[in-house]
Amino acid sequence: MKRGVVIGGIVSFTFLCGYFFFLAHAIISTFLRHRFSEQTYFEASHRLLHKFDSVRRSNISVGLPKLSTNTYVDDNERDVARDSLFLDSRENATLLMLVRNWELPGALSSMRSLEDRFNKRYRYDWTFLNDVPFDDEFIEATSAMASGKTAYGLIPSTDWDRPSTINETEFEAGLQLMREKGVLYGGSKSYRNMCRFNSGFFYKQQLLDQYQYYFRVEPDVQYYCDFPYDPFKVMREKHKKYGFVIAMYEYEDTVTTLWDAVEEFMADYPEMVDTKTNSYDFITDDGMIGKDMPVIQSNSMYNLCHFWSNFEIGDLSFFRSEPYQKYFELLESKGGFYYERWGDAPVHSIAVALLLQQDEVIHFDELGYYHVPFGTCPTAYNLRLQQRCVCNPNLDQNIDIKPHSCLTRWWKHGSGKYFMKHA
Ligand SMILES: Nc1nc2c(ncn2[C@@H]2O[C@H](COP(=O)(O)OP(=O)(O)OP(=O)(O)O)[C@@H](O)[C@H]2O)c(=O)[nH]1
Ligand SMILES: *[C@@H]1O[C@H](CO)[C@@H](O)[C@H](O)[C@H]1NC(C)=O
Ligand SMILES: *[C@@H]1O[C@H](CO)[C@@H](O)[C@H](O)[C@H]1NC(C)=O
Ligand SMILES: *[C@@H]1O[C@H](CO)[C@@H](O)[C@H](O)[C@H]1NC(C)=O
Ligand SMILES: [Mg+2]
Repeated sequence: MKRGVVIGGIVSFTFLCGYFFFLAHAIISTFLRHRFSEQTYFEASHRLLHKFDSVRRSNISVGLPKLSTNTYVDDNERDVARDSLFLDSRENATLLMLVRNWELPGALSSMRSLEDRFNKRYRYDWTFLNDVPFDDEFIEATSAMASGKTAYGLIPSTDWDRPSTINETEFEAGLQLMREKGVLYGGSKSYRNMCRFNSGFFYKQQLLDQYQYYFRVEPDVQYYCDFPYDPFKVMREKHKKYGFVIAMYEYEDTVTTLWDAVEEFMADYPEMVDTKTNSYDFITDDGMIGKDMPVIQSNSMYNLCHFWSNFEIGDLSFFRSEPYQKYFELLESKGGFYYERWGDAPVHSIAVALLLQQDEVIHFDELGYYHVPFGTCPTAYNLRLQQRCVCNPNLDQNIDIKPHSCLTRWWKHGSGKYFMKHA
């Protein structure tokens, strides 16, 4: 009997202990779970509440984003400064498009984008160039699309057509070779005229004499974001002579002997090339950047990096200067624009890297841009809000820090991210 009571006591004691343990565990874990989720919600709410603080603090002229009404922020006023005009503080500059008549839809699309994102508040002139006369439809439609004045220039044959110094036999052989290799535009004659024109003749066109700066625009491009500033003004105030948004590697087959010509230029005119202040390393270094080697192993000292010239803002006085003239004359004498397919992008870029100081070149980090097949989109969320961007920096087409981009190489060897120079 006594034994039974003792055993019963032990059993119920154990049971009770178990029960209390269960109860305590339930209470404590519920409490903790509660605390944890409370904290998560608190943090989320805090984050939301202060999401736009940095936007407000910066107070740059672009102003506040237009906020949706179900945020914690109650003043969702539209920023009026965003649409104000700056007609009185314009620079000596023009928007410039080399284009064919049949590219009218693409030209209008690019114009619409740039007008919306930038030019409607400034009304810079547009200058159109063509190797044949523009037709009435083109002139009418582009004049209607422009907020500023428009001008239409016919390129003289001497600035466009293949010079008689080019050996016909060798020219045809080169075309055939590139066609067989499948090089992009390798078999095109007009593409070569275009590249040579953009390398050595665009800045000599009479219509451009009256300007100091140009902004190159191509058909079918898109500007993803409102411009947070007048890039021409930035160029003048910061003493910049060349501006870009995308840099990448060139197809080596198009510039097989370009670097030989460049070396000859450097040997002939050593006083024009100051390797202490220029960006020589940007176009020659082929070491690792981060975890990436150059995507193309070049056979020359030239690492094939170039600024993508379909977007380009430049100071015409640089191209008109004696060093650039000498440089172009030497390249022209080699015939590489025709025997190979030297592009205006590597030609401009090498000149910029050799003849300008690093600080005279600017990477327009804030300007979203797309030309098939690549784009660039500001990484900062804050900027994308303020500038009403329509782009996603995480997409594959966003080339900024992809292995086939040269931007990180520019950060290291050009101007901009000085912290990388000591890495
Ligand atoms: N007037 C004229 N403009 C040309 C000619 N060829 C090219 N262009 C223009 O020169 C610029 C560059 O030519 P694109 O065909 O865009 O060459 P790309 O940018 O290398 O290549 P994609 O845009 O990918 O085709 C564009 O603004 C063209 O409109 C031409 O024969 N005549
Ligand atoms: C901030 O922006 C407002 C409205 O655009 C402007 O009136 C004000 O002067 C700005 N303040 C500063 C410190 O820039
Ligand atoms: C053109 O080049 C070919 C092959 O190199 C050569 O035989 C020919 O004489 C050249 N023609 C002229 C006009 O120089
Ligand atoms: C703009 O620059 C060009 C070229 O340097 C010059 O000839 C012209 O006078 C300038 N125009 C103005 C309004 O300053
Ligand atoms: Mg193009």
